[in-house]
Amino acid sequence: MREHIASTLQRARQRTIALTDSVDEAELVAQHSRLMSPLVWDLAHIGNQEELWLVRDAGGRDPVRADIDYLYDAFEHARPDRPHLPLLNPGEAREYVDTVREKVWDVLEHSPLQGDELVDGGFVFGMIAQHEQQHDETMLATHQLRAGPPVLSAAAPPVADSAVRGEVLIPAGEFTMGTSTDPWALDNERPAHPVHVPAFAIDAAPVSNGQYLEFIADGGYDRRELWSERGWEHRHEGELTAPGFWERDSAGQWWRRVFGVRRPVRPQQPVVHVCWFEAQAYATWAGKRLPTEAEWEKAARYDPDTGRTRTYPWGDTEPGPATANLGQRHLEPADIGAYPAGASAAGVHQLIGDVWEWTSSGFHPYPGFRAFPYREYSEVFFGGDYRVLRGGSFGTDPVACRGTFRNWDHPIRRQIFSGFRLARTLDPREA
Ligand code: AVJ
Ligand code: FE
Repeated sequence: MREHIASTLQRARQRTIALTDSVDEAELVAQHSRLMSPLVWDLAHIGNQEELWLVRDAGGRDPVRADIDYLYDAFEHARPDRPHLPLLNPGEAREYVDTVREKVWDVLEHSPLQGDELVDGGFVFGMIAQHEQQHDETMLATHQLRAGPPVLSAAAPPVADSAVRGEVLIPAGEFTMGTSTDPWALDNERPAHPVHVPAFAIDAAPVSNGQYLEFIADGGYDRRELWSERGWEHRHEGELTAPGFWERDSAGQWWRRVFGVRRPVRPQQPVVHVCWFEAQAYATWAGKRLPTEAEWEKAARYDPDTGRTRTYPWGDTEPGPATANLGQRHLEPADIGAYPAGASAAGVHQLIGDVWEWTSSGFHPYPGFRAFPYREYSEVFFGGDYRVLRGGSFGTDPVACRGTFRNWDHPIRRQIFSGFRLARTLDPREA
């Protein structure tokens, strides 16, 4: 357990270092987009959360830098204001996170890892590793927004041996949603509870660039009837005409910018950088709809043969290179059909990894929810103007991704690695 915690924390830190050492000091303190913090804010915020939870709370040690807590409290300062704060400079921020981490090794060595809810099963250490990885994914999104020549590289994702198309029928019935037993599951994933889901069909794969190009070519962005009122308003205000980072040349060829590299849009890849309103308009155009969160989770976790609910679509084993495109191993989604070993019991592909998938659901607590260990992780966001995303992206580390993991964002956001898949209500004769 202690070894596992240590290596998980170390993996997060290696990634944080790679994301912050790859740009110069000027770029670390710059704001690459009003939607994002300067990278140097994320860096010190990672250290500050680690200090609050592991050094002070779990470890009962004296503060390292109580004087800077206010700077790195995400609720104190909105993102556009963060570059103007008296932040630690890059050198100070690096030294700070190192000092905190040194103390954490000592706390970990002496923690009983049981007998207290915060440390049982290593929970708070796992929570902090997930927190760092979540900010690493946010920093990866900042890298995607930055201008200038590329600084990140990774192997190309695997290609598919065979096509995956069509939809999978999931019969009506109850399944267990959420978890009460996964030791590192966060508060909003708890508790496990039965949910009856009416029969539905869900696409075996996420929507591809090729399919999305048909929507564009068919006037999808100009047909009022395909969009909700708010969606249409945002489509105009945001001047949306294609997914984020796409452009069309004078010959009509579509290109997309991927971490500073201009590449042709690859039809067999899942579409990424679309907002919820775009996903909804596409679904209307296709005569379908987005899945609810419960439908998504049932398609991912329910095994009709045993009636059991799995941790991951493929079973209970940790994600690996053959099952899911996670962990920034690649810098883009893999082709549709590239992970046959990661399919769910029902035969649904690429639910975990590649792209976060928008669902139709708002962010609400499960019955029996209890905020733990702090209200600001989930509770303060319940009932707000958010939509839930599921499944993780190529930029999500496995520690922060499982069949129960819930992400959420505003329906206009698309700087995240967001795509979607479609579902459909069955008519009574089909069901
Ligand atoms: C769960 C991804 C929406 O990044 O805003 C990071 C995670 N919470 N620090 C976010 C989080 C506190 C959160 N999301
Ligand atoms: Fe945070």
